[in-house]
Amino acid sequence: MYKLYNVKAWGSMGVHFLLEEMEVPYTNIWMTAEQVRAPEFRAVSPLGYIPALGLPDGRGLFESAAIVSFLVTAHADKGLSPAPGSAAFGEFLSWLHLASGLYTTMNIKYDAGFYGRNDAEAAHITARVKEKCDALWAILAARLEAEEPWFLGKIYSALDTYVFMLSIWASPSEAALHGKFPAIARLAKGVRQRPKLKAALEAHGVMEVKN
Ligand SMILES: N[C@@H](CCC(=O)N[C@@H](CS)C(=O)NCC(=O)O)C(=O)O
Repeated sequence: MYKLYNVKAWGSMGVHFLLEEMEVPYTNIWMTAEQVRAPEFRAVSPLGYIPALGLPDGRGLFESAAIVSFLVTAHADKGLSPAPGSAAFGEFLSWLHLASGLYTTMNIKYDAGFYGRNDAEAAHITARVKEKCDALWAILAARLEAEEPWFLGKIYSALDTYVFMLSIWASPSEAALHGKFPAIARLAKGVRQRPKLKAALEAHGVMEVKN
């Protein structure tokens, strides 16, 4: 069985939602920030990041886009992506990686003090990160608006829950992102209405739009 290393409202949400949609058996391991930051966890996730997924043979997977790609191909029969190897699957991977790039960009703001040599530089980095994130959101929103209701048109996929997860963390708030990009608001509403996701959404405390 899979083991999901999970922290409430952290990056494990996307994998958690996917496992729930797929109805694949897994053991959920709720972790605290201290447990994630403990040296022992590096044996599972070398950077000490969530999400991580333990495989039945003892291997550990890390990096959210890699885990999502693995799960949708290992369980292709669940239909949470286009058929692996198809042109549409290539498109799915491209958008997933673009979204994963947004995740990485969003993370820079938490490290602005590391990248900047002083407070002024850190403030500058934070502002540029916000600008870059806004540009990436505009690209994602334009794609969604052209394809609605989902990123791949009529095909609901792991991409939708992944982007939904990112939208919850938007700066200055999820609600502000929705105000700017109504297509993202409609996506979030659609995801929140998925019956199989109700328990996981509640467990992460993300059923309501954050102001
Ligand atoms: N590139 C990684 C980023 C994962 C990431 O940033 N995870 C954050 C939580 S959202 C984390 O585990 N941070 C560790 C910490 O705060 O100690 C991925 O896509 O999985």
